[in-house]
Amino acid sequence: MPRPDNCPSTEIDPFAPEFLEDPYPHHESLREAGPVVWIDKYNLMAMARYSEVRMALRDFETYCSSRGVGLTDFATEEPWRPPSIILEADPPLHTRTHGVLMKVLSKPAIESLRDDFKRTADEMVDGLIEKGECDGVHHLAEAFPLSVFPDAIGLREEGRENLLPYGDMAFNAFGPRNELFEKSFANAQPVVQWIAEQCLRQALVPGGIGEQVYKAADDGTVTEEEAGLLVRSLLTAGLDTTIFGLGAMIYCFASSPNQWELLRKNPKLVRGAFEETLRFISPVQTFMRTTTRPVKVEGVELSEGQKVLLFLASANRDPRQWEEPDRFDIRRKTLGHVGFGHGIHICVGQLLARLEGEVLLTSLVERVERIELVGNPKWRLNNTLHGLDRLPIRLVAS
Ligand code: 4IA
Repeated sequence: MPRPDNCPSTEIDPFAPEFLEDPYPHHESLREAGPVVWIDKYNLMAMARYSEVRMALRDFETYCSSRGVGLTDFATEEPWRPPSIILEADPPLHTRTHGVLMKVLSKPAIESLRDDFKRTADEMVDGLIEKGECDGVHHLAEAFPLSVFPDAIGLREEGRENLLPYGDMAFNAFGPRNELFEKSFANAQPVVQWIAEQCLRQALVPGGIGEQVYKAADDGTVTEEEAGLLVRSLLTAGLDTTIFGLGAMIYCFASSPNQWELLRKNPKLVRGAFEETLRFISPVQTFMRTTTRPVKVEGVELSEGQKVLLFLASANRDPRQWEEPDRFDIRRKTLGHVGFGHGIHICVGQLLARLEGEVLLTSLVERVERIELVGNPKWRLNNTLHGLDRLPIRLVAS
């Protein structure tokens, strides 16, 4: 794929450690370079401005998902696993599978989980206040979803330690086969096998969301095999994303005590605070599309079959769209942020993600006067996700 005429290009490697460690200054260079930028290293077209990212996400006919939403072009290369029938699919398949997950993740279905989630969060926060210092990632951002999400799906207890390694693999696999990719795939076989087994009807505990997915197979909306793949989608997309989101949320408040004070004075801001976290950090940093036809964007001609890298995280901090985008401000109007994506592929689990965010933040607001940073936060590098590996904090009781 040659570089199109009159297109700015860059040597930047968006999957290099120094980029992933602190992506935001690099996003600025990409946005400033132009509305579309050629990434030499990967023969990749990138869009980092809000307006182009939204445009491409909306235009699913030109910018398709069925050739993969990572670097691998499913039209010419073998994907690492059978493609997702929702993420890596276009209409009409996507319409049908999206409908199934919409139903099992609907408002009433998710709301029925709230009381249980809240009880768990309350106990967890009480325990950590007692403990004094803790790791905001390990003891909270990971511990909370791990103790509510697998139960909500209906996974059995045994083998749950495979969930996070699987997510790490899946999200690294959207990028190039770099060191991060190779490391996370070092022990892939047993992890992939365990996940595949948990997706089967007979493996799922009755009463969970997984069982509900198989109801769609009973009424003929999807096949039995498709139901299994949709459960796989829930397991792939539902954990690392929320963990990185919750970690970011705790980090934002630990590093902006005045915002914490503001929230404590006005707990009604909890919902908006979680959204602002997603805008500000954007756990899912990037996604790709593939062009289905030649298309002209701001004077640059993209050829058919061109991979296009969309920087959601950069769109969420584009000064063309946001006032003082690098400021974490829970009073901000976050409507239109693309942290959950945009268009037909917008996150189908967003109500569940928000429930986890709101419930945990509410437990904290009710109990904690100050979130003190007591050590250096450490970022966990991944080809797609941006989030924390370690966040030493002290929760001071109110
Ligand atoms: C799937 C975008 C991300 C959260 C995601 C990852 C995997 C899948 C869906 C969404 O496996 O279907």
